[in-house]
Amino acid sequence: MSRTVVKPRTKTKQKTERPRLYKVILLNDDYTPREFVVKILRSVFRMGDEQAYRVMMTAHKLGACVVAVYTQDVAETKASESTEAGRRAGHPLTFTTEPED
Ligand code: TYC
Repeated sequence: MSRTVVKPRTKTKQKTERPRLYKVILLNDDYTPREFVVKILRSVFRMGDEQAYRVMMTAHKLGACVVAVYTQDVAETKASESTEAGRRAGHPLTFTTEPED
């Protein structure tokens, strides 16, 4: 007597979750010179002159501007690196981070 053996066919689907991304936000203040903000945006965030100027002016006019989006680790490192560079030069310049929605 022969029996038909039905093998269950299950498939495992690999799901790789993308890491949550974090925004680096530039905050306006009344004291940091515009050129200093542009210099930091160019050196830490590798922006060109025009983009750095636009981002700086957006923060200047609106109070804050999203600079870039990275993994949490990179975002936090760049934000504190930039804020510290401002402090060393005697400026209140501040960068913060927040998770992307
Ligand atoms: N508001 C500053 C000034 O008038 C310039 C500035 C722009 C500072 C953007 C911070 O995120 C900033 N000197």
